[in-house]
Amino acid sequence: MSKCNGKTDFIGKASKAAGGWGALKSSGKQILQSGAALTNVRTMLKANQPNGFDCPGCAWGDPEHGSSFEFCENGVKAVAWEATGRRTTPKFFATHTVSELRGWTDYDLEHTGRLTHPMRYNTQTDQYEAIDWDEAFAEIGATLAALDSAHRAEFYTSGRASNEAAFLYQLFVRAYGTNNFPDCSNMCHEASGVALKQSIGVGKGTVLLEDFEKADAIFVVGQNPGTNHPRMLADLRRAAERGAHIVVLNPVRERGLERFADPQNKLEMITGGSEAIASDYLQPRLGGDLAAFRGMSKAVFAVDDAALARGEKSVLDHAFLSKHTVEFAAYRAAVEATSWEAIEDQSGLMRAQLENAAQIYLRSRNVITTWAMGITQHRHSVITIREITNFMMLRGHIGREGAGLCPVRGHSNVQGDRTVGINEKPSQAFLDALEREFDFEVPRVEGHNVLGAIGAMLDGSAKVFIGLGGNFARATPDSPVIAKALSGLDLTVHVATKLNHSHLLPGKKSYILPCLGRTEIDMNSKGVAQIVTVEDSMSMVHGSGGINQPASKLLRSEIAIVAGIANATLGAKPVNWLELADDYDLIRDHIERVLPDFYDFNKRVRVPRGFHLRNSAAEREWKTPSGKATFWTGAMPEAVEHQQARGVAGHSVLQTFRSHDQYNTTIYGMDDRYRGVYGERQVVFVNPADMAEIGVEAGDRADIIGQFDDGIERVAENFRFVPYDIPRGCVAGYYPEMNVLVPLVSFGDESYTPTSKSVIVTFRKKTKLAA
Ligand SMILES: Nc1nc2c(c(=O)[nH]1)N[C@H]1C(S)=C(S)[C@@H](COP(=O)(O)OP(=O)(O)OC[C@H]3O[C@@H](n4cnc5c(=O)[nH]c(N)nc54)[C@H](O)[C@@H]3O)O[C@H]1N2
Ligand SMILES: Nc1nc2c(c(=O)[nH]1)N[C@H]1C(S)=C(S)[C@@H](COP(=O)(O)OP(=O)(O)OC[C@H]3O[C@@H](n4cnc5c(=O)[nH]c(N)nc54)[C@H](O)[C@@H]3O)O[C@H]1N2
Ligand SMILES: [Mo]
Repeated sequence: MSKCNGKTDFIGKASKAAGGWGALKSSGKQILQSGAALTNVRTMLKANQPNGFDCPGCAWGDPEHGSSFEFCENGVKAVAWEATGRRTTPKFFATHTVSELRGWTDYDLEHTGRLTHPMRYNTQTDQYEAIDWDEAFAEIGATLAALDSAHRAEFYTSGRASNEAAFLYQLFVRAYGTNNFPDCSNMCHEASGVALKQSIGVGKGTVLLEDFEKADAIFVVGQNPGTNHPRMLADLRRAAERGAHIVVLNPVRERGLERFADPQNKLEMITGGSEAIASDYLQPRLGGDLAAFRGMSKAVFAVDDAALARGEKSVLDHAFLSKHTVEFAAYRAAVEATSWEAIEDQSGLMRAQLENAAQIYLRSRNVITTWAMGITQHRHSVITIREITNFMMLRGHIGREGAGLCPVRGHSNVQGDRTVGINEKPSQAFLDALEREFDFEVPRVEGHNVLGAIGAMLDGSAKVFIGLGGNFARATPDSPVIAKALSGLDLTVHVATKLNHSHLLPGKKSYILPCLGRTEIDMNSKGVAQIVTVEDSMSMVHGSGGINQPASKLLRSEIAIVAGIANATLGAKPVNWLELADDYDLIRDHIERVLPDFYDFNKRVRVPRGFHLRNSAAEREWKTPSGKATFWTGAMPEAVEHQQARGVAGHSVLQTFRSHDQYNTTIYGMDDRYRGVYGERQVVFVNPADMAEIGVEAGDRADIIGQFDDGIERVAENFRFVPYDIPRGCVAGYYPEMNVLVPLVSFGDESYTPTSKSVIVTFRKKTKLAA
């Protein structure tokens, strides 16, 4: 069981740079703890190599050149986590009831190790018991076939699934008859997809990794790459060394962004030196980014006006604006109509700071803006991303070398899963292509996203949940409501590598189907090792083949499991599922015929580094209704959450973010080294002045109470205050422990993404004794 030693320093004391020896020491510990040291070192060396596997850690791109492997502490953790020597066997399940396991922490559950056998829940004993694969498939297939409507089943995907697994899965689900594809990206970068599609006609980023070598300024917004995309830091560091400006917008001072020692650079590690990364670190209030970007645009327009008044050239890229965009004049008017007072108040930044950032933008020939969850998990995320795009368009920073938009994706293949059809609102063109290739009538009605699926479970219309990976119960908001929703179903099926809380909320019938991980050899019936493919944040598609022996002889690939369920439900229609599962080249042939951008797929995927999927916006072709890149011309919201909270005594806005020792709901350890927190996760980061106002000191504890106006009481119990460099009125704590506070009914406009970064809360102080 995890222990809590409660040792925490104020961030000021944790002064060493991110990365460096700390990173090596921490990952060494990880390898030793995982109990498979030798394999792990070999495994680590093969990550993101042409003849190795794609690192399951994150979706950052891989360099063409550089050291033999890109060292990444959190990549090592992800790999060690999968290649652990521990096993969760039928014997384990025989000694613990499901009710008992529900009392365990996320950390303890996953630390029981890799699942080894397909398991079926026994309602009599409240235990999982081993079952044959064929029996499991037959029972699942029979329940699915017996449903009166395919729309009563929900098919969840987590973003680790390969292109091949995801393509086969969507084919099965559509042949079965529904577009119900709740997907982890609904909780993640959905707003980026929606906004970019509206602005530039394609819901993906426009840059390549190489562009980072040519950028003069990189705006890193709402993102903590030191923890979540560590390999990105190396690219930022190289850029900083060249003299590029790194401008950070983040309410929290994240150490990885301030200074970084590169574990690949031996000299620097020996001398203990470190490179300053951010040249400018702006700390907006939570949800203040739309206002911040509007302020920067306003400053740019002011400089432009002054230049024109002096008879000088405009500082804007008018060639780009007139040839490639619409609505520019209306945007300029909207910005002019927005006052500096409103901008300062909503952003929490001062005019001078924003003018300074605008100067950096104006001095730079090539600008890249990157962002992640700090931007996408708010009510106003879609218009915020549209405003970021507006700002970038002023000087034509889209669709040319060294410049562009870069939403940095989370899961290693979340972008690819969307590309190959995991989408509750698929385009008609995609459905037409499926119909041509497979000759069946595809369902045309829109399916459920995550919130839609939860709604259907709660109102009783959904009967089945099938999860291709992930941890639906812990990743979603309002945890107790979700627990009830899942356990009320007729059938729940989880394809997984490790035990998690979602598996412990069985419906009437419930199965855990254990699968191979990325790092493991996937042998077909002819003894040929198969490879899968993934797509990174820069739209590079590349192959991935495991090198470790499977954790158990009984494991099957995700593809084989999907094929098994499909075959048991539909028979060999519209394809011979089992044949495809025995030769992934055949699946890729189908993908190529449905999605022509994958031409020569089987050939190109065997080239080191793979290939780039065409991005129309990066070529300045705009697939919007007007045929041009489109400015968003709306007004800023009246008041975002921090402004609403400010009016009421004791109210703050909470964001839920990741520690340095976790991968989403997978908790690797109890430390958050860069933030100076050790041995516990029940903490809340608060500005020292706010703490004084609440009347608490470092180490005091409180219950955190959600303040959402729907009559539901939401409480996160017994969290410890940690003074932190974060704006007043804004507080932070860890996901998934804080998910009990995120209301299901609070989501982004147009994105339906839970507002995990802006929840209004109050504190109920504990007496010292209770601590
Ligand atoms: N090691 C590791 N790697 C991961 C993951 C992991 O859990 N562990 N998860 C993967 C996944 S699925 C994803 S989506 C990504 C997530 O990558 P990130 O988006 O970096 O993840 P978070 O920890 O949620 O961090 C959000 C950051 O945004 C800041 N922020 C919060 N609200 C605001 C705001 O209103 N404005 C601004 N400007 N900033 C704000 C926070 O202070 C924090 O630094 O990482 C991926 N990679
Ligand atoms: N409050 C709050 N909530 C959030 C977020 C937040 O920032 N704050 N972030 C959101 C985001 S960005 C995301 S992406 C979601 C993540 O939501 P999910 O993707 O659903 O969650 P994960 O924690 O990544 O899933 C972990 C589980 O995946 C399984 N697994 C691991 N590897 C494999 C594999 O190779 N194959 C299969 N089949 N299974 C595997 C293991 O059983 C493990 O327990 O959470 C969202 N929820
Ligand atoms: Mo994510």
